[in-house]
Amino acid sequence: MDIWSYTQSGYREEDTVTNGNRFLVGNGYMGYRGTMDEWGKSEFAAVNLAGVYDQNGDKWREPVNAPNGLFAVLSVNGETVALGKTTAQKHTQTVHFRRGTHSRDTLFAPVRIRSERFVSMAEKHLLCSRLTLTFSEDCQAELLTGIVTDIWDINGPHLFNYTYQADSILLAEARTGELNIPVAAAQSVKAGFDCAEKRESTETGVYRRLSFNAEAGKSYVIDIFSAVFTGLDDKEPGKQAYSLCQKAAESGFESLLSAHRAAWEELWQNSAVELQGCDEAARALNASLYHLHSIAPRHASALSIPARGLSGQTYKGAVFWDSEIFLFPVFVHTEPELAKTLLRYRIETLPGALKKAAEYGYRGAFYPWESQEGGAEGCTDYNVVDVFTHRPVRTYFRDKQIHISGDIAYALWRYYEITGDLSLMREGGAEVILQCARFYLSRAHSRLDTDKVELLDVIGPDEYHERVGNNVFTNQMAAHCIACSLELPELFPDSSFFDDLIKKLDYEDDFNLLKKLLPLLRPAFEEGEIIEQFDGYLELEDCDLETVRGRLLDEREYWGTNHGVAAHTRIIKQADVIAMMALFPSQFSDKTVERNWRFYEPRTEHGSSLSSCMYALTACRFGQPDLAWEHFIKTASIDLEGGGKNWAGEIYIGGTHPAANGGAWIIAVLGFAGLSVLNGELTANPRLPSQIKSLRFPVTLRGKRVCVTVTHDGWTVE
Ligand code: IFM
Repeated sequence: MDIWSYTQSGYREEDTVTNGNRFLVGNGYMGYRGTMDEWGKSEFAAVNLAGVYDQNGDKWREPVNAPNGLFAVLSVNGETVALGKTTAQKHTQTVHFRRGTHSRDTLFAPVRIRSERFVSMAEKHLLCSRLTLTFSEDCQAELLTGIVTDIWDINGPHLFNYTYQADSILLAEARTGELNIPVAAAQSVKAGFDCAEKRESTETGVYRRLSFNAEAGKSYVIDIFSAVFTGLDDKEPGKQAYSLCQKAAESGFESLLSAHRAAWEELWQNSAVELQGCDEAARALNASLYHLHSIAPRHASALSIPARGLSGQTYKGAVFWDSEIFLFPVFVHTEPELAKTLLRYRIETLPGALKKAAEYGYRGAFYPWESQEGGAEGCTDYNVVDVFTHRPVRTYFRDKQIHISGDIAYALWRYYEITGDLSLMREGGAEVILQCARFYLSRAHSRLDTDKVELLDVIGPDEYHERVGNNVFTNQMAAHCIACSLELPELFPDSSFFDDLIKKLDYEDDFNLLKKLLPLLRPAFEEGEIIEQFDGYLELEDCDLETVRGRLLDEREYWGTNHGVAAHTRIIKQADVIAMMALFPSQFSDKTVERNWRFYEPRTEHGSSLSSCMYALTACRFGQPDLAWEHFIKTASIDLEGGGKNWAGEIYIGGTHPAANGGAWIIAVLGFAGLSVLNGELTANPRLPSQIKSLRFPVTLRGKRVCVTVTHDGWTVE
C-alpha cells in the first residue's frame, strides 16, 4: 500500500459530493474541490476562498467561491467527453499527500484524459493543472477551457456585475453583493502543440477554444494556470491576477510544480508522523495531516480555520471551538507561528465578542459560536431545519454554548504554558482572557439560599441536551478561564504591562470579584465518582444507543432540541465529561477517568467527528490504548472513508473534517506517544496499542526541530 496517496477506481455518481471533499487540494488561501476538469456547478466544483464572506438577501452568510479558472472540457469530432455523461472504460482519481496534488486518469473510447492539479503552496494565488490527452484514433479535437463564473453556491449567488477580458490571458472580475469586495480570476494556458485558438465570453464565463487535428497514439499536453485575487489582497486584484497568470505561463508547469513540492516537503519535514505496524493507519494519518496543511492559513497573520476547512460553504465557512481545542494542539507543537495565527484571529475579533456579550446583556467577551470575519456571529437562532415540517427549528447553539470563550482562553494559556512565550499575551491575549473571565462573572448566577454559584441555561459540547444547568465541562472551562485571569499578574512581575491593562479595562473591582467567584464556581470532584454531565442528567431515561436510534422516523432527523430522540435520554452526541478530562489530565486520577469513560462511552452516539478523539486520548491516559484504536482509525480515516454526518435535519453539513484531522494527530502524538511539553521541556509516556510498532515524529521546541521516537520499550529524542 502506498501510504502517501489514495486512489479510487471506477466512477459512481453518488460519490460526487464526497469525492469533492476527499480529493480536495488547497493551500490555506483557497481550496479546490476534488472534481473533474470538465465539471461545473451541478457536480459541486468550487474554488473556496478563506476569510471572504458574503450574504445574499436574508440567506445565511457564507464564504465566497471564486470563479473556476481550471475548467476544461474536451470535444472529439463534435461530441463532448465528460465523466458521468460519456461512458468511461477505466477511471481513477488520486490525491497525493506528499506532493500535494490531485490527479485523474480516465479512459474514454476515443481519448484518454489525464490531469494533474495543484493549488500552489509556494504562491498562494495560483492554481495549476496539466492536461494530457492521448487519442486512440485520428480525430478533430476541441478543448473548451476558461473561467466559469456560473458557479456553485449554497446560499448565493455572491458575485455580481461581471466584466470579462479575453486576450491571451482571460480575466473575469466581479464584486460581492454585500460588501462590494472585488474578486478577480485570470487564466493563461500553454499548449505543447499547434492549435487554433478562439475566445469568447458568454453568460457563464470567459473561454477559449483550442482546436487541433489529433493523431491516433499521440499525446497532447496543455498546461492551465489560474490566479485568484480579491480586494482584501490588493486594490487592483484584476491586474494582479492577470500579471501572475502571465508569469506562471512563463515559468511553466514543471518549475511551478517543483516550487510547490518543495514547500510541501518542508511542511512534512516539520510534521510527518511515521507510524510503523499498520499501513492503513499510517495512510489515514498522512491524509489527516494533508488536509490540515491544505487549509492552514500560512499566508495570514491573524486567521483561523473553518469547521469544514476550504471544502465548501457548509457551516457558513465559520470558525468554531474546533480551532482552539482540536487544531491548535497540532500547530503549537509543530509550527508555533501558525498556532499564533489562529489565536491572533481571536485577539483581532475581540470587538465582535464584546459586542455579542453586550447584545445579550452581559459584560466581557462572549465569542461567536460560528465566527466569521471580524468576529461576526454566523450562527442563527434557527440553525436546523426539521425534516418533517420543513420548518426552521429554534436552536440554542448561538446563545447558550458559552464554553466557547473559555475554550479560547484555554488555548491562549496553553500556548504560554507550552512555549513559555509571553508575546501573545502582550499582543492582546491577556486582554482576551480578562474579557472572557469578565463575561463569566456577569453570566454566573448566585443563589441566596446557598453559597453556590451556577452557570444555568447552557449547552455543553453534547449539543443534544439544550439549556441545561451546570454542565461540568462549561463550569470547568469558565473556572479555568477565571483562574488564568487571576494568575496573569504573576506572568508580568516586573513590568507595568498588567497594571496598565487593568486600568485600561477598568478591571480592579472585577478582579476582586473573580477571586471570590472562583472557589464557588469551580466544580469539585470526588475520587472515582461518576461525574454527572449536568444537573439532572442521571435522572434521564437510561436506554441504549440502538434503542434511541430505533426511534428515528427519518435518518436525517436531528437528535437534539426538545423533540429530538436523544433529548430526554442519557444518550449524548459527543464527548463532554470525557472531553473535560482530556483537557485537564492532571485533575483526574486514572481510576476516575476510566470509570467515567466506561460509563459515558456506550452512551455516546459520536454524532460529531470531534468525539472519538477525546475518548481515544483519555483511554491512552488510563493505560488502555487498545480501547483507543478504533476511535483513532475512525477519526483518522474520516475524510478517506467519507465518514461523518452529512445532515442535521435538512441542513447539509458535509465537507472535510479538520477537527478530526487534528484529532488524529492528537491521538497519535499526545495519546499513543504520551507527548507532553511544558515550558519548552519535553517528556513522553508511550502507550502504544498492539497494532503500532513505533512512532517517530518531529516537534518544534523553542524554534528547533527535535525528533521523538516511541516504541513499546520506551522513547528517545534526537
Ligand atoms: O464544533 C462542532 C460541534 O461541537 C458539533 N457540531 C459541529 C461543530 C463544527 O465541527
